[in-house]
Amino acid sequence: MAVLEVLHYPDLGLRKKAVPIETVDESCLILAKDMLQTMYEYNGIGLASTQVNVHKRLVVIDLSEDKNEAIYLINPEILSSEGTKESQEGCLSLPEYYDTVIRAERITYRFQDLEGKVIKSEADGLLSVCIQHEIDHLDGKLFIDYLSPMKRRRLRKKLEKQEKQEKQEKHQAKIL
Ligand code: GNR
Ligand code: NI
Repeated sequence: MAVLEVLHYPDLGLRKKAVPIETVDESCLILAKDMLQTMYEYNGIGLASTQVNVHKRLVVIDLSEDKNEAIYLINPEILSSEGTKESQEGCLSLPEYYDTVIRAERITYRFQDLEGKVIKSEADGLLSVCIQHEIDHLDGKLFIDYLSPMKRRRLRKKLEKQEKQEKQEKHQAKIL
């Protein structure tokens, strides 16, 4: 198992659309296990392959306290959704930024498990939100895409400032 590198916004890899997995094989299993370890390492509750720069439709989720209830979703799709709710979200690709977005309250979804079996299920609460967030990643979408232009602009400025500061610090380290 390995901890993979997680892409950070505004990396353009996060904007790629992942392709369906045609056959669920050994390589799929290895990727799933590595993604799970990566997600645990960074204390996330979900991770999409897009975030580790692999563009195949694979998601891992674990909402448990003890990190022992992993869910693997291959080719996940939302079939229908009901209601709306406010959701307080964070993302491993946007460290230390949290904001509220509107999501569907309840979803019916379909996916394949690690044996390739097609499963249909329903979710509400945090699982519903997490599945929506992860499928968005597979489609090159981030939760900040739902924010108002003003909020997005503020966030971009903050990140630009951070980046500038980090560069400055690196420079300082070199000349000292
Ligand atoms: O760890 C995560 N927490 C979270 C909280 C609310 C809604 C979605 C999420 S997913 C996120 C991990 C992540 O970035 N997955 O793509
Ligand atoms: Ni995310």
